[in-house]
Amino acid sequence: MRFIHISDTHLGYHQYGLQERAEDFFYAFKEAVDYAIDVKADFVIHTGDFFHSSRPSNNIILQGMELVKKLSEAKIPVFVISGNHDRGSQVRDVSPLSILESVGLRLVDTGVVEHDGIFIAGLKYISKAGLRQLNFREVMERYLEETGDGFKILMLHQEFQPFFPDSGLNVHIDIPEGFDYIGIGHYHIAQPPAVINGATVVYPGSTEFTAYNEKEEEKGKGFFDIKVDSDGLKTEFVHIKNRRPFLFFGFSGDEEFREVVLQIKESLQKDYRKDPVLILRGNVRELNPREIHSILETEGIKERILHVQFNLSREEASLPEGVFSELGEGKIREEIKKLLDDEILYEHVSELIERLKTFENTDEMKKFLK
Ligand SMILES: [Mn+2]
Repeated sequence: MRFIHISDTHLGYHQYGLQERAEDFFYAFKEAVDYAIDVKADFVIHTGDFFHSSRPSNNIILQGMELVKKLSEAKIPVFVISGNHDRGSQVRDVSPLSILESVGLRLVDTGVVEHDGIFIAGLKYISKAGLRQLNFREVMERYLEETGDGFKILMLHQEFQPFFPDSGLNVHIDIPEGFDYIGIGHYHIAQPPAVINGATVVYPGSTEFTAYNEKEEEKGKGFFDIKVDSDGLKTEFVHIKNRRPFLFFGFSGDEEFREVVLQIKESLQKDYRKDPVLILRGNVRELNPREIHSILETEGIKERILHVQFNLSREEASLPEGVFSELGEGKIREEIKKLLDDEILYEHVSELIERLKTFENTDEMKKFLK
């Protein structure tokens, strides 16, 4: 038996407001689909956030249909659960994934399905409020009771200890022994598979960057190829090959920024198949984003990249270093994220902050906010 585990494809995410980025998300997902067809996988599981939104545009629904149909025509069933991004409004509407059931997608938001003697259990994303009203372990036990003799897969979309140290759920405690493979979505950084209570637990991460971070680059973006035979279960992480390059540069101070400009020019000598996204993180004293833009322009950098993303903080001479580093942008964002406790809302706020940082003065910013 061989199956492909994909997660967090976020189809329809126009990152930085760019059509090119939405296409990148589609092509990364398509690479995984093409791979599954090439290796003649028996089936595919997708552990949530198939779409970026619970209301994908008609175009994006068509993209999703195209991918599912490709697999259906190759006789490869796709089993999926809804993530926090695409689970639909709690009361009034169904998950957008239910539209794709008409082209063969198998939505397993709750319960267990059987396919060729394999049992596939699924539970859609449950919010923190929802978890308070639910005995997670009991639900998992009920699932196990619904299975028979055969390989047992569980699909989830949550944060779990030991992968997330602060999570309220723990694989060791909240999932009983009995499953063979536990595929989990939600965490966008791929994790090395772990064996817990006899099950292989896998977070493949997202197929594209929804928010860049260096750790994510290090682990790579991709999906898992799972082979099960008499020797046991083998996991292989497959990298997305034709991915948009992200170039990250960190710096401290205006002087270092000027050095970084030279490094950027050098790294752009390489022949990229897609124009890279440039991520700049650091602090500046005199320079402002507008000046940085114009430096990147005159140095011929802007024409060779798709987009530049700043993560700048201002170096204030009057603040002692320790105070500044403790209240850096990362820390502020982390606190906002915790406070909002809602990924979609946080993303909107985050995009707004990015936008606001591009304004030169308070008046301009106020005008925009109005
Ligand atoms: Mn996600």
